[in-house]
Amino acid sequence: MKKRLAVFAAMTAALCMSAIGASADEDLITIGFAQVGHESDWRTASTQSCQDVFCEENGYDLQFVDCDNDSAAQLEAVRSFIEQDVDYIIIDPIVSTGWDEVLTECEDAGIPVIVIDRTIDDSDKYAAWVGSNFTTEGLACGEWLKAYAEAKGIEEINALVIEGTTGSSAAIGRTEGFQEIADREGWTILDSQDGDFTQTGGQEIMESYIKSYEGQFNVVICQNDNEAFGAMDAMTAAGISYGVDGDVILVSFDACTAGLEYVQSGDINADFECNPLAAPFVEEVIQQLAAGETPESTVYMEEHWYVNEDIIETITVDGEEQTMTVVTDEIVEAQY
Ligand code: GYE
Repeated sequence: MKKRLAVFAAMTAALCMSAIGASADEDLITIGFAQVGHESDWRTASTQSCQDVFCEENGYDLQFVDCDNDSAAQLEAVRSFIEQDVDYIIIDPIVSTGWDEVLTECEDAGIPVIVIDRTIDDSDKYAAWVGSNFTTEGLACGEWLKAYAEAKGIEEINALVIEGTTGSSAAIGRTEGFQEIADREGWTILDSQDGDFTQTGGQEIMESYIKSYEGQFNVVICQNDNEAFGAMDAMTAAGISYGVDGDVILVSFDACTAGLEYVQSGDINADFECNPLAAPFVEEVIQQLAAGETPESTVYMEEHWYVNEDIIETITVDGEEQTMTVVTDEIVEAQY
């Protein structure tokens, strides 16, 4: 499924570059996209996915706003799209609340909204949402850690969590999912702080964790790859070993190319994918809306769980058996 998506995105990009079927300006479908920012590799891939699909050659005029992780700027961006009277608005909500008023304004203006990636939890005034199940990602992380620790004879888990942006549904879901398994297994979570999904944030939080908890932790959970890269730098500087041969089990989310390279080299033990290539599905929603059809209100992206060692082949998450995939060169090459 993911491969199909990636191929689709690549084909669309190729079409865009060859400028096939360019339409007259007035025929273009105008789309306003209020993107979270540019905080991570995941975000770069998400932006690229939208720019590839919603390009002029495909019949779109994309108004892209990088909101730089600022919720007020994001609301302003949506209001500016209403003012421009765009045909559709795409929102990747930085935080999950505070949306009803502006979505009512979109509704009053007759502009359909499609939400991607993170969820909006205090309004249902949008046509569809396309994204990932973050709680499932957190649960999968916990179930894998349980099985892995057992297989390695590790009896105690003392974990440090570096969370993503406070108030974002991605951080909320991953935190809750992992916490559920930690509570069930009686693990200790020594601390859980916001690293804002950035490499700098991950490094700073890890540096402060090392000051407070050196010698007390054996697991570090980073809620995205960029935070993990920062945490790795902080641990390396402090002489703390991590990964497959290290003293600390390092786990991450996103599974971007660089993240998978670190899984392959054994620096990161496991990486739980979050698939950023949502734009082709958003385009389907737009086509359905344009045809007067009612799109599916919820579209989940397909994702995979990646590891370095083949010790744990499957885990059960919410009663469903899921595969742990060992990273290979082919997987790294095909990844976004
Ligand atoms: O995990 C992180 C990004 O919302 C799922 O945001 C997304 C998260 C992703 O900055 O890398």
